[in-house]
Amino acid sequence: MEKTFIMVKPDGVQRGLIGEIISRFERKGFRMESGKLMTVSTELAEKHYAEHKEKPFFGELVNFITSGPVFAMVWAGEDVIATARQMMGKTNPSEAAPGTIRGDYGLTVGKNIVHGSDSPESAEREIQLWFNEEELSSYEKTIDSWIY
Ligand code: 3AN
Repeated sequence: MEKTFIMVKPDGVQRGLIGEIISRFERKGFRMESGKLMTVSTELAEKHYAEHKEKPFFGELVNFITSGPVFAMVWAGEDVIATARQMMGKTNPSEAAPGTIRGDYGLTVGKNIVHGSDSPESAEREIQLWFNEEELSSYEKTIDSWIY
């Protein structure tokens, strides 16, 4: 089953949106395989955002993600990478459709509540970066046979 890395960013944690975000993925039918509240080190933040190293907003990104706790998760399910991105909405909340997480709760591109891997390669890289093998639980839910 496909897996993706989803993170509620510091603004989402501060605004009390962890439960709302988990709930949306859970009700969709996806399965949470790991989840933890954690404070991000500068080292981890810089590795996570390595592809944006040359961008003018890189420093801002790293400062923001290390500014308060995040809730990091692994979710599994059919096409979870692309579907989770759809459910999150466009990067800039002003372009994100109503009904998406960013469309419903976000206003600015800097503080856009949630992160989700954008490809199978990023998902694999990010899951390895954020979690140890022992932190991941692979299991079947009884409703899976009604979803698939
Ligand atoms: P996404 O998170 O939708 O995959 P990316 O990977 O293009 O978007 O950007 C990573 C993060 O960088 C975004 N979540 C957003 O918080 C931030 N970001 C993107 N573009 C800008 C920008 N122009 N100014 C400030 N922050 C930005």
